[in-house]
Amino acid sequence: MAPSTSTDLRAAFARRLSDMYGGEVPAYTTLVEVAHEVNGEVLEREGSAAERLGSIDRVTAERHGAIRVGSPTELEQVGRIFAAMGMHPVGCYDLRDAEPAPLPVVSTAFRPVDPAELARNPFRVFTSVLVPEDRRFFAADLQRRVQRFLAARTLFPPELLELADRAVAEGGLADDDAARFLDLATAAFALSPEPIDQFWYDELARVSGVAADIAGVTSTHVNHLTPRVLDIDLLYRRMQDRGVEMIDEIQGPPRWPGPDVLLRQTSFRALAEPRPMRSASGAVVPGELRVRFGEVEARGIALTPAGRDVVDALPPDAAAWAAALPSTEAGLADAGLAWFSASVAPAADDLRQAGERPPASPSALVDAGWVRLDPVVYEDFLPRSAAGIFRSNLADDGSRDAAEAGVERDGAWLAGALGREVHDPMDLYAGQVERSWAAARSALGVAS
Ligand code: OOG
Ligand code: NI
Repeated sequence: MAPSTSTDLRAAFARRLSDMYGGEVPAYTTLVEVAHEVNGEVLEREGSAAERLGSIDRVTAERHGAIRVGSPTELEQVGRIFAAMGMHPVGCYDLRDAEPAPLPVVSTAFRPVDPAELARNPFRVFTSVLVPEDRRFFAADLQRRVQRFLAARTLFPPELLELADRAVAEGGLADDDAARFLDLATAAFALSPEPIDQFWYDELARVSGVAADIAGVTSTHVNHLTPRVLDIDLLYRRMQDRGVEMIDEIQGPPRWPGPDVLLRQTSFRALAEPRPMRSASGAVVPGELRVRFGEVEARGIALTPAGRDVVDALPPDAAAWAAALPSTEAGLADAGLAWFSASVAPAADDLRQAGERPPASPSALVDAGWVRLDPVVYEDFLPRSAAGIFRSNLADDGSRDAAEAGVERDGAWLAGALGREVHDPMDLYAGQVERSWAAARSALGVAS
């Protein structure tokens, strides 16, 4: 048997997590069902236009998950596990200043970075790491106790990390090892049956529900798994019809007359799940926590830095968007507001046969029909929406003392903790577009 490649491992892991989550969080299964139903209807309604931002196969399999860890060491281990699946850290999202509710974490997303790999399976995991050094959230004494607690736990068994390192070194894993790797990786992100120290959990929950979720327990878990849908407004109504209460709004851009851009997301609140609690007396008693929820997303076209400057300043209001942005792909491309990849247009042959010569400038190549432009899908996250998703699932906003000093946490810090490069999302989009133009020009014989 051929060994499992990083692509195989990623696709299998996404399926395994989805099966596990569906078995344990019934509303997730409803969400996936409704997403499939809506995607089928959009495909019927719009035909091939529905696949403009990804094939229906990709969209149907597409999921993102989210996990939270406590320390740089744990983050480094997560990085090794995802590297085995061809998932690399992209972006830095500092949520400590998020409005209206700051969170004591900094985050990145692990995902494939190569367009061909994204097309094969785009599984991504939004990963947050606690910042107990941030004095605005944690007093010095609490910081020390958090760090001691984290240093004493093992999230990932050594065998899992060894298999992960081997998969990277050898470019894949043989069958038995692949099966073992997937078992261990799935188990590492399942909800643990270990009793939770009630007093410790509550102490952290007073600082932040996220701090308690991360450092109040001895394990980590996937806290949501998100299918992709082609019409999120329709899905929202359908979920409500089925009696699943969604959060009040869809996060991110509004529905507007132009093409889908960036990312729109909505979620439903976690259901209470039974968890054993250890009380102050040492007795283990039944308790419950709401830590696993559901989310769904619609992905649109990636915006350039210029495009982000425009929309990040806009309210989520259709009229404001329509006034500030061109409402067609061509308009967005002309204005340099969104990313489009270039390829040789089918008509190029006819033009050549008719004795035409391709012009030099990119816009002339597009206008004269030599080159076609296709939208680049936004593969990343939005900090404001991420904070909103976190918040929609917390009992309260916790507390932060703005008079205290924070600590620096940026992409360079994440890269240092991970021991690997953290990609800049904009560099990835720009590189992909540049390579597409170079290939198209070279195929047409136009000098760059
Ligand atoms: C992560 C929330 C962010 C998204 O889709 O923006 C996120 C978390 O709750 O741990 O997943
Ligand atoms: Ni999410």
